[in-house]
Amino acid sequence: MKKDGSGKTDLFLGLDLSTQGLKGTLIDADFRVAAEDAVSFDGDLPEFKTEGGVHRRPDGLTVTSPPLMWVAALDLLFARVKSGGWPLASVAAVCGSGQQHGSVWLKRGARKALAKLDPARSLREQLTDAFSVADSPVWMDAGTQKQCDEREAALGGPQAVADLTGSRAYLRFTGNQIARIYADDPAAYERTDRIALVSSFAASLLIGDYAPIDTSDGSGMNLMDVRKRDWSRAALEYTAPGLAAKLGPIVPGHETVGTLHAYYVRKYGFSPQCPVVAFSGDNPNSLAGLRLQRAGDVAISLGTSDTMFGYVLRPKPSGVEGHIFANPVDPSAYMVMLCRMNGSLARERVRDAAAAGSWNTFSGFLHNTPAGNGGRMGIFFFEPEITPPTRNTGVSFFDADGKRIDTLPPEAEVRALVESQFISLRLHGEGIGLMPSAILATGGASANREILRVISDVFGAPVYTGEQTASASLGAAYRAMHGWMCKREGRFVPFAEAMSGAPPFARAVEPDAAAHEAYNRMLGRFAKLEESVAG
Ligand code: 5FX
Repeated sequence: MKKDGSGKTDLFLGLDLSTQGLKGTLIDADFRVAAEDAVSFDGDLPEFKTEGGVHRRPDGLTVTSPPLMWVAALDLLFARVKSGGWPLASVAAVCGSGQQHGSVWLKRGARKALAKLDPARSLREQLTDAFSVADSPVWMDAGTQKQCDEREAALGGPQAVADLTGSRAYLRFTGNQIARIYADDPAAYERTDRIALVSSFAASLLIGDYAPIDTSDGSGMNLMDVRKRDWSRAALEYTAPGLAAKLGPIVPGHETVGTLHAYYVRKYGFSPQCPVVAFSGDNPNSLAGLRLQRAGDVAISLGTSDTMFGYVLRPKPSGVEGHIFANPVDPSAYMVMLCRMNGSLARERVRDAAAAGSWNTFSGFLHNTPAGNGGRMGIFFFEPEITPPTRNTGVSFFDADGKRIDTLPPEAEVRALVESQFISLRLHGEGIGLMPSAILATGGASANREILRVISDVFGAPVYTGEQTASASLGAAYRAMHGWMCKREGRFVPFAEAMSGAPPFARAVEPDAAAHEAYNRMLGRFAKLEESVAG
């Protein structure tokens, strides 16, 4: 992409409506971040009385956010960046991200209110009465066990639900949330004209009309046929009557869903005709932000929990764990995602217990011990684990014969932890079709070369690093650029082609063939031991 003839640079704006705030990232046509700013819900909008952006009900399960707070945040962010001198007139396209699974309930009349937004008044003033449900359930909500059980029973069990929708029935998935609201408050359901996701709601605010849900975020609802990339009639039927009309259409993530409403042109100085590309979920946007662009590209984010997601052509839905989403940047591919609870916090606990609280000592132990740990293994469930799902907690050690032992020497304990984390990710990843040919490591622990070496050897794939974090707003900015190119060229431009000018990631570690072989030999034994502990 080139600078245009007038010397003005095309800029692309990515927004991220996350649980805790609204962030904006502006990039230029050379992929450089030109500006970033953010609004915090708790700090900047205290009148909504949220903690961490949410309200928790006393039942301990229900977690919601007021959608009017998200509306107010949009004006606040735009006012801030305008007064900060952002060249909004040079924004060529906008795209965005939202926390996944949350739903926004718009009542009859909302569409009109969106269409006639008046720049002389605030968004908040004009949309106060737009909602049929004032508190939107968000991804942290866990009050839908009954609906999940019913969905799985009605559709043939967890595996059948996963085969159809990409995931078994999950508490936070939107379809189960919708079923609960319909059961608890049928009148609110009846008043509702449109049920949006957080992402499609944010896009609706920008275009002044109902924006369609994109197929990637739509995969987090237990309502979409993940292979056909359209609503599943069977899944809708078990949720609530007349739901298809309330959900509206569903579109691939690279599609333009409208142009910025005149409200933003007049009030903030955006250029008229600025296209808005379909908003998607934060995880799909992170895939774009890390520029995963071909089958086999996988990211491992080493954070509080470890998340692995990748670009996959042939996913294997599991009725036990993991998620298959439509890929946000390739309408013929999928995004597969797994999360392990015992990530950095587990590494820190073992660092404290076995390496005297020192990362240097921890890394030294990894450096000086052999791949495969002489056959010794450990299973570390400090917290109940998501992958594999288990409520059993504790740490178990095994000797080379598979016999339980009480302790390991400190250096072997450190290696046992790190090996167990990535052998487990490999095992469960393979189970749902995640087979990395290249790995991008991000998050705090990706600065540790010894950990990267274990990852590379376990998977038998090179590990890349970059300064980039799994940033959803940056991914949204890339997707704005991608969607804009698709629109301009009137064809689907492969994401790799759109991203070809971006700076390459650094190739940090190459796999060692002998070490990889050692891990291949460990897989079967590890799987059995892990299963015996997880139950
Ligand atoms: C993914 O399935 C999740 O529930 C979370 O990562 C939310 O998207 C966080 F916003």
